[in-house]
Amino acid sequence: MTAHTLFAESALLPDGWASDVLFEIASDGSIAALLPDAAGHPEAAYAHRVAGPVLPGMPNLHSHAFQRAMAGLTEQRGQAGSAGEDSFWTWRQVMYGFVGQLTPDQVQAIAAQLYVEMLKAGYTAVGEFHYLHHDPEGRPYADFAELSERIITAAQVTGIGLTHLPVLYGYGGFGGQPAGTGQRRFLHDANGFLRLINRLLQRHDGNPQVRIGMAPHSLRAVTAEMLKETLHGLDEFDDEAPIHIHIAEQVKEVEDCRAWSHQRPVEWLLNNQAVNGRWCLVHATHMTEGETARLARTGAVVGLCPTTEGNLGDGFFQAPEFLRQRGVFGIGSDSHISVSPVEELRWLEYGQRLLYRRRNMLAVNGNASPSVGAALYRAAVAGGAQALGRPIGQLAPGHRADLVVVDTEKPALLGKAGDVLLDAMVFAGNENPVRDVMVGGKWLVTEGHHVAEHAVLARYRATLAQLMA
Ligand code: NGQ
Ligand code: ZN
Repeated sequence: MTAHTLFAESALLPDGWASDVLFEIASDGSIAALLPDAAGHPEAAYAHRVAGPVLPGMPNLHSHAFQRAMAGLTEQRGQAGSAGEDSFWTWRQVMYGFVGQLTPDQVQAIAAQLYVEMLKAGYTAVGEFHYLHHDPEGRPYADFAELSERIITAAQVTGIGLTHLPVLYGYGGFGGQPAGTGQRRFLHDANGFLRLINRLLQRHDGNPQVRIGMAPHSLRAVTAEMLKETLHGLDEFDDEAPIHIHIAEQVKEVEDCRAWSHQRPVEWLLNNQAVNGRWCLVHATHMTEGETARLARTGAVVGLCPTTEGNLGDGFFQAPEFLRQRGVFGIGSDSHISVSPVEELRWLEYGQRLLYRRRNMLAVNGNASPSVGAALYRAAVAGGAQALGRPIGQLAPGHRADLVVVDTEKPALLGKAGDVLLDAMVFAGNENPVRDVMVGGKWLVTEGHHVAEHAVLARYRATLAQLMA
């Protein structure tokens, strides 16, 4: 059944830009039909005419929602009492202090504000890599899925599509080292973790806006046995559920992994797990050429988070090599130091330009277009959709009606169309280029405003007042 029809003078379809596109949106929130060159179609006269070019919404494949409220609070030298140099690890100490006291209401308020900001920036779906499970003393809440439910509620209140990835966290370092007090809110054993997954599947399976997957936090936080047992358990529930893991983000992590196993993290994972297109390896910053080629061949997605990776001093992902091997990638805003697909894509390209002292580096992945902005946007949409395991990422029948209308009245975009418009967005779109956003057939953002932004912001403001007191 058709719920409504849209008409767009220009839209980015799987095969490229099309003109005069008529969209029929079904009442379940998916695209029922799509017809290019439809200016003369009888329905076109009645359809809602969108105000600019239409893009598939960008999936944000990696988020730790609570960290949004700490953006800007970790940029001071010596903050973690570090006499030496500030690093990823001292940042993590500050982060643990922040996360230690958050209440369920605060977690929900922060996530909802973040998701409103994501939607306004053109992210239409998010992969929430969720590791805050228990109360400040590390005890399960009365409903042991409480904090997962708060995330799911925040997604529902704001309308963003959600792939909820409860995190498996058992240990404090490679080889089953005990976790520290700063990690006690995160911990499960294999049984407790599978109970959580089962509960969430019972409550949310069948909701087209929500998918449940799982996320072993990192090879630091699980043992080989625990990983095996939980992945086996997950397969019994859903053998296509997405699996995300942090990997090889920091040099110290690579060194510790080698000390433990004589293998590098990506190497260890590829040798010990059947990594395939269900998997998303987040960061994968430090790989040898051999690991890069092997990983590309698995069809797994690499989850790149360039603004966070820059902020935390991770290093450069070997993007040209990985793309030459036809590796799949998507983008995430991770710590949410920035919430902007444009900025993630731009940093991805600029990192490589600075590293190699060349220009126009990443338009290489078999994409017909030489346009870097268009190649990056399209690749990140496809890889993000794969990683989130939902029918998104394509303006095509059977996919969710998740789309973004670009504001071509923004000065930086005036006179630009097609792939050049994407180049202008990615490299010059500092002023948010997104005008309207639809998710699952519902307009959530119109003329830059989200339908629930005032109520959501009021709760966030109150939360920040509590946290900063
Ligand atoms: C996280 N974030 O889980 O929030 C991690 C830091 C860790 C990033 N890796 C903690 N960007 O990896 O142990
Ligand atoms: Zn992360």
